[in-house]
Amino acid sequence: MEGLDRSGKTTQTQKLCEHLQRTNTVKLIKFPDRTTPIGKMIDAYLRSQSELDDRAIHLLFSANRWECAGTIEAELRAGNTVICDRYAFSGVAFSASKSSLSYEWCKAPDISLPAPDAVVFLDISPEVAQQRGGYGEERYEKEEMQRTVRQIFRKIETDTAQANGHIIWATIDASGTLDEVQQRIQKAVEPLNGGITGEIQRLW
Ligand code: T5A
Ligand code: NA
Repeated sequence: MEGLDRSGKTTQTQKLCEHLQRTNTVKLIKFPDRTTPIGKMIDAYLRSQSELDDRAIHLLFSANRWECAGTIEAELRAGNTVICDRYAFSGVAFSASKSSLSYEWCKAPDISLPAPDAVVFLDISPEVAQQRGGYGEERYEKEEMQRTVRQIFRKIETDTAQANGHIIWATIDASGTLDEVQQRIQKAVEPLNGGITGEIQRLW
C-alpha cells in the first residue's frame, strides 16, 4: 500500500487486513517501522528532532526494510499474505523528490528486496490531503514536496509496468469515502485471491 501523506493508507491497510483475514493468514508490516534502533533514528528525523544528510536518511529507510526482509520472505514461504503499509516505492518517490538525489541513485539500495505481487497506490491531491487530520506535523507534509512526490509515483508506475510486468499496479482515487475507497482496493487485489505460487520475485 503506497500513497501520498494523509491519503488514508494506514486506515485502509487495516481494513484490507481484516477483509483478507477471513480467508488468509495475514501479516501486516508498516514502513518505516519506527520501533527498531534504525526506525527510531528515522522517527526523530521525520519529527524534525534531528538533522541528517539526504543520502544518510535515504539509506536508513532502505536499511529499515532490509532488517525486515527475512521476516517477509519467511511469511511468504509459509504461504501467508503480507501487506506492507508503505514500501520501497515510497522510498524512491520521497527521496528522489529532493533535488540532491537522482531517481536511479535512490533505487539502488532496495535492489533485490522481495517484490510485491501488487502495489495499491492511494492517489490524492495535496489540497484534499491537507484538509485531513494531522496534516503538516511531519517533515515531508508540505504541498510543494507532495506535488513532486506524486509526479515521481507516476514515473515509478510507468517504469514498473515496463520492467516488472508481474506486478499489478492499481492507482486508486483516495478522495472518496472510507467505504468507497475500500471497495476499490478490494476489487484491485481480487486477482490475487487464489494465491501466488513460484519463486519470490525481486525488485526492481
Ligand atoms: N517515507 C517513508 C520516506 O521518505 N521513505 C520511505 O522509505 C518510507 C517508507 C512517514 C513519512 O516517511 C516517508 C513518507 C512519509 O512522509 P508514514 O509513517 O507512513 O510515513 O506516515 P504518513 O504517510 O504521513 O501517514 P499518515 O498517517 O499521514 O497518512 P495515512 O496513513 O495515509 O493516512 P491515515 O489512514 O492515517 O489517515 C489520515 C487522516 O485522514 C482521515 C483519517 O481518519 C485520519 O484522520 N481519512 C479520511 N478522511 C476522509 N475521507 C477518507 N476517505 C479518509 N481516509 C482517511
Ligand atoms: Na500512516
